[in-house]
Amino acid sequence: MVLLPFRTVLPQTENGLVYYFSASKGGGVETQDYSTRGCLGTIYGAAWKDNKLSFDGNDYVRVNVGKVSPHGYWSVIVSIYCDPLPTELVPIISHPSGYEDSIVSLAIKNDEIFFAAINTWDYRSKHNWVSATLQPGHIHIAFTYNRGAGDKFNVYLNGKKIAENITGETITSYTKKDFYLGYGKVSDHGYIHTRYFQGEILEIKIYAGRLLSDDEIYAHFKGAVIKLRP
Ligand SMILES: [Ca+2]
Repeated sequence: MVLLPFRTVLPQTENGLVYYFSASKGGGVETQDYSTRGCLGTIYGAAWKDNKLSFDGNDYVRVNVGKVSPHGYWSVIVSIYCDPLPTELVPIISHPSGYEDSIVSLAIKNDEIFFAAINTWDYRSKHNWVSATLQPGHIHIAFTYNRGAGDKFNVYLNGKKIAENITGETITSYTKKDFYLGYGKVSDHGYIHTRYFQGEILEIKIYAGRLLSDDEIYAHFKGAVIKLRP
């Protein structure tokens, strides 16, 4: 397939793309969704800054994701800037009433990544954690969730696969639709905390019903790196 360069064509019509946040054209009190679905987000405190959306510890964006269905095949790509790194898990994508309720969830700290996705069959969320040594600065994270292969996750850091075929744990039922950027409930190994992200979000892409390949995720990472050059 041919990957469209970021910012070349908006909205993008990539197969399976159900949400695409890009701060590169951001401004105003709402976030846009450059997938064909056009899900708006309302900004609470977060500020546009140099083609990024900046969160300073009490900010968030509430995104109405509309009628996207729970799906057993997900791919999620996130490009952020984070310095210093959090020493506790903080959400990048979450739901305010519980990480298990969002279609996908992603949280990070300096040495760990948490991720969750909704299964089609039983509307339950599969989630897990993986150890990862993050470095302060620009960070590119991706994960895929494959129900068909037996609830397997692959996790990528800066374009490189760092964990493969992790079996997702099952947690409670899917009930909600909206999700938050930069704020929400985080499962810190069984303990649930409400936390905020501190740092900047550049891009988020969520695909439903599609598993990106290693090469496709690497291509996204390379695209993100190119954009960061002065
Ligand atoms: Ca603030």
